[in-house]
Order: sequence, then structure tokens, then C-alpha cells
Amino acid sequence: MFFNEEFETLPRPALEALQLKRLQTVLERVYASVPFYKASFDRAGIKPADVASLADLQRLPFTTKQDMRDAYPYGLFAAPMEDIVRIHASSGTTGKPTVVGYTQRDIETWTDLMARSLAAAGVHRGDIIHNAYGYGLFTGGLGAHYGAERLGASVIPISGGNTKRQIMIMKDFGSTVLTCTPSYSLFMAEAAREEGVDFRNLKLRVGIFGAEPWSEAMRGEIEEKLNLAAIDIYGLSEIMGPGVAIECIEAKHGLHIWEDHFLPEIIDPETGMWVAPGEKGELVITTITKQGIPLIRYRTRDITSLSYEPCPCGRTHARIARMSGRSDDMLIIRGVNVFPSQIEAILVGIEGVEPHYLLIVDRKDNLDTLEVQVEVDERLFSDEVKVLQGLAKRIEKEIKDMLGVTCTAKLVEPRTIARSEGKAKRVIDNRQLV
Ligand code: DLL
Repeated sequence: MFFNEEFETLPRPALEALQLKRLQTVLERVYASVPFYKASFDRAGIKPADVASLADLQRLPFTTKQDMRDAYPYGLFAAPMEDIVRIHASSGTTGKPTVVGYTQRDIETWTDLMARSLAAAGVHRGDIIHNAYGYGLFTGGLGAHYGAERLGASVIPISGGNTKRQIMIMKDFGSTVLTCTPSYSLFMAEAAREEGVDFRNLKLRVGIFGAEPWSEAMRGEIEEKLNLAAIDIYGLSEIMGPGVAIECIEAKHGLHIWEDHFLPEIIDPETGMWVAPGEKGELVITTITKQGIPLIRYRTRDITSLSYEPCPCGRTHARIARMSGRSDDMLIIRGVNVFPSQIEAILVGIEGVEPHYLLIVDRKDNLDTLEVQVEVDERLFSDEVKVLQGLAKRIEKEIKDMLGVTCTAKLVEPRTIARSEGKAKRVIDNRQLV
């Protein structure tokens, strides 16, 4: 079902003409209002007026997460603070988060695109949406919430946590749609079984899962255990939040990226050059309608491919393949984005801890686990057990407080973590997603 048929089915020549017009407008805007863009365009020797075709996009410089960090918190905003009505944030590569601001019109656009995404997934008025994405600085909860209301569905703003209660509410309230991370859906299935609740007796019809990588194998498992159609939704806070792209219920094959608002490119992460259509590479997105914080050629670091093949659903917007990894070392642990460098920054701030560490990520009973192994000072190691336990607790608490992720700290003797001659191996990820 379409939410906005005219735009969702715009013939490609008209869509591309609209994209170019919007691109030119946003380039003029950022060049005039954001010193960062003026400087970076000037360095590249290009003016907004030089962009005469969509292919000219390639001449523009990239924007990275590091650029956002350098501009922390509001340096890349293109609208005055008086016009910003909402602020969200997600993890940066060190202690500071990446901050985004929305004008009222940006919220309207996001709401529309989320409603469009839900409709593409087969959700409609009369549906009861159990929204278990987290509400807060994370964009998942509020993004899905606003879209659900715009569609005219009933939304239950349950947020994450308290799984037993979630199961009861889902059952008693007759939820027909579930929105949460794919791993949390499987955790719910497990919890339901323990509660003696059979998903076959629930009214759930569709699940809209994203915010972390998952696989076709996991889709099969979720569909079987929860007795619903599982749909992949993609988004990132820098670009907007959830609803940048979603699978349609008709094809369930590739995610339509809403091209009247986002210009996608796939590049070779090493060279920065376009790869051939259909080939895998890093997704780069330019926002062409955003006001608060427009991003030009933003490097998402997500690995996918782009297809312009017509889709049986009738939508003309290109499709990106299911995300197959990242071109950096960002981990997503229980929905929280974590960079090893953030953990390192915390560890080096703690006395008695050596800068040699290893992160072991796993998935047990459908929940991600993180073990932080770290070497401690020789003198400490010969100390009382109580001292060591206290230190481990402190590491766990600081990581939880700073990054919002639960871990167990394991203190090991000096020189037990393997040294590397080249790039240190900091992460062992045992989660089997594919
Ligand atoms: O995760 C927004 C979101 C909320 C998307 C709810 C979907 C549903 P961030 O916290 O900024 O925003 O994290 C963005 O998460 O760059 C990807 O690496 C990863 N990611 C998001 N969706 C998917 C997906 C939200 N469907 C980062 N498959 C992105 C794989 C995903 N990875």
C-alpha cells in the first residue's frame, strides 16, 4: 500500500529532475550557512553552481563522522537554534556523541517517510503497533512513533525492557505489528515460551526490524518463531533516523531508499570512487531536503549494493541490499553503537589498567554479550582479590555509565593478551549472523 503514491511511483526521469533541483538548492544553502562546507568546497575547488548534473556529485568532498565530531555539538547545523525543535544523538568514535537537529519541517518529513515506510511494509490504519524501539536520544522509538500516528495506526509506546510485561501487553492489547531490533524479537520469543504464551495465538502480522545487522537465516527463524512477516528497515540518526530505506511487503527483496529525499551512492571505501551498479561497496548518502543538518556525501560506513531494477510493488525508488557489514570497526551491542576506541578511552583513564585489551562479543540466548579483557598492572595483580574485584566492577560501571552498554570485565595478568606487529586485534565477534 502506498502512503504517497505520486512520489513513491514517480517515473525515474521526473525523480532525477527533482533530485537535481533539490541537490542544487541544498548545496547553495550549506555553502552559504555552514562554514565547514564553504571551506571544504573551496578546498576541492568547487562551487554549488558548478553542479549541473547528478554525476557531478562525484566532484564534491565527503563528510564523515569525524567531521561531525569536530563540529560537536552544533557546528554543522544549517538552521539557527531558534528553528531547531528536536535534538537526537548517537555514538561517535570517542566519548562524544554525534548530534543532529531537526526543524519542524524536518520532523514533518521524517514522520511522512516513516509513515511511508510502515505502509510499504503492509501496515495500515487500524493496526496496533507495539513499538519496542527505545525512546530517548536514540531515534528508533520516536521515529517509529510519529510515523505510526501519521499513518493513523494505534501506537503503544512501550519502549525497550521489561520483557515479561511486553509479552502480556502484546497479548492483551491485541498488537498486530511489532517494531524492535531483530535480536530483541527473538529474545521476546524465548521469554514468551517461558511464560507459556504461544505466538500462534497472538495477532501479530508484521514485524519491522532494524538498527542492527541481521541475516536471511535470522529472518527465517524470526518468521517461524513469532509467526509474522519480518521486514528489514534501515536508517541512521545522522541522516534522519529509521525510515531511510525499507523492504516492501510485496517483494521483501532489497530496501527502497526514499530517493526524493536521499541521494544514494556506492563507493569503494578505499578509493572513494563509484563502483559498478550492483557491486558491493560503502553507502554514501546526501540529504536533499533536510534543513537542520543537511549532510553532503555522508559516509555511512555501511556495506551494501544498489539496484535500479524495477520492483513488482511499483515503487520506482532504488533498492539497497541487506547490509552486509561495515567499513569501520563500529559494533552494535544490544542496539547500542560502540567503537572499540570509546572503550579504550575509558580504560586508559583508570589507574592500574594497562592499554592492552580485547573485546569479546557473543550472542547468548538471543542477547548480545560483551566481555572486556584487560591487563592490569603487575603490582595490582599480586594484590588482594577484593581489590581486583573492585577494579573490575569499576570498569563495568564506567563503561555502562559512559556508553550505555552492559559488559563483564575480566582482568588478566600482564602480557597475556596477544601482541600484534601490525594493527592490534581488539575485537573477537563470535555472533553468527550469516
Ligand atoms: O539505528 C536508526 C534505526 C532505528 C534504524 C530503528 C532502524 C530501526 P543509529 O543508532 O544512528 O540509528 O545507528 C545507525 O545502525 O549505520 C547501521 O550500521 C546500523 N543499522 C541500522 N539499521 C540497520 C539494518 C539507527 N536494517 C547504524 N541492518 C547504521 C543493518 C543497520 N544495520
